[in-house]
Amino acid sequence: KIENVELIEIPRVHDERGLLAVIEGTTIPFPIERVYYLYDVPSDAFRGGHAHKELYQLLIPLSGSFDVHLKDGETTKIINLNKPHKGLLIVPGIWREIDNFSSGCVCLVLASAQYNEDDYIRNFNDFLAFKNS
Ligand code: T46
Repeated sequence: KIENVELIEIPRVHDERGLLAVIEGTTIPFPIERVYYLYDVPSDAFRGGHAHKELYQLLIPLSGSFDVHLKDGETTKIINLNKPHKGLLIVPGIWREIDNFSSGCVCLVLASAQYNEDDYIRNFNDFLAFKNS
């Protein structure tokens, strides 16, 4: 359900040398099994266009910004991610599309499992069928 998608505030330590943001322990509600990042993304690129059956992910705009379009089969939501201390928690069963990348944008993703193509639903009708099953 889209209500379970949420922005998570990443705790920061601020002093005259700048900011230090930390993710540890209970900052996010899943153990991190994989880290990947998107960079050098053309501003007209569309990424995502799929859902996951079991994977939890946290998307963090380390630099720049982008839009995440979310669908749970009933409700649609668009979130602009633009702060490196605010990550978007995407729970399983949510269709996501990502676009409007700013130039030089870097998107860090923390994931609850290693890469597994079997966990992807890459066809929207299959996604709707999955949600109704
Ligand atoms: C998501 C968004 C935010 C791997 O080999 N290992 C990996 O860990 C990942 C993530 C991808 N790949 C391969 C699979 C494809 O052949 O890299 C290629 C591009 O993957 P994809 O088209 O799924 O990339 P995005 O940016 O559309 O989606 C990715 C994640 O796959 C997805 O889980 O939520 O970033």
